[in-house]
Amino acid sequence: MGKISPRHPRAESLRIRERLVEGFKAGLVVPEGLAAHGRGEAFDYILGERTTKQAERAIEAAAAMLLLAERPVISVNGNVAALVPVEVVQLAKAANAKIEVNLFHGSAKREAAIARWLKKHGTREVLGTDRKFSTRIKEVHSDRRKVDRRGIAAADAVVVPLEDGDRTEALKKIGKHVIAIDLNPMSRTARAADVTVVDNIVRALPLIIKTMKRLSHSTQTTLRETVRNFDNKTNLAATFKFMLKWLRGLGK
Ligand code: PTJ
Repeated sequence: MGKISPRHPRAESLRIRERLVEGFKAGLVVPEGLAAHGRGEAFDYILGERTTKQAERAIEAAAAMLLLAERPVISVNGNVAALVPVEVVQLAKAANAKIEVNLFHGSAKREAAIARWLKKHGTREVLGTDRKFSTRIKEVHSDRRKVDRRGIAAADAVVVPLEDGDRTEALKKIGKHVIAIDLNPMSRTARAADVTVVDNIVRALPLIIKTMKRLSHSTQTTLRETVRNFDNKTNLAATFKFMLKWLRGLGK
């Protein structure tokens, strides 16, 4: 595609889409990832392509949860690697978290390509590619069941952006705290997670990093209170209400 004019009314959305296409050409993203992105775009449109008050609340809880975590892990798939490689590395640094490649459409070649891509963006270690450390979460019924012993298997908190369903429920069953980033507030992942940030990952990650910096001097008690005061179901319901109100407004 030619250069996107900054004056195009949908320039930002087109630029984000282009990152996905480039990721697809580079072997990071599967064709299904392009369809998943389209679904995300539709939800983002309904949100007015902005970070809502509800998302800000979830971001605060997510930042506090990451600061409290002892063994946090950021799970990365093809779409996440293509869209926000720099921010994934920055978040891992801020949270002292490990980065693990974990794919729905499993492929050793793509795992290696994603790991290389993330290393190119500044991280030294990417888990999930070395069979020696590979184990299985039997409760997960997709290629995502394969996890790293040093990463998701041992984690107390896992960030799962752009997920597809059963894994969040399984991670909850085995006692992990789960932070989801998903534009669809109705998805199984969104409903099963402890904290769901309903926002585009390109906006959400920088805000989580910024919020972590702001909260970094808070006491453990304050952080725990922030997490305890956050109710995911209530927040999702409020997000849904916001979407309906916004849609009604558009229809007038
Ligand atoms: O790289 P792989 O093999 O792990 O596959 C990745 C995809 C995304 C193809 C796989 O996880 C998948 O099929 O996911 P789903 O079931 O389509 O779910 C993706 C969710 O992410 C949907 O609810 C989308 O609305 C949401 N989504 C898409 N783009 C964004 C997003 N959420 C936040 N930010 C986005 N940019």
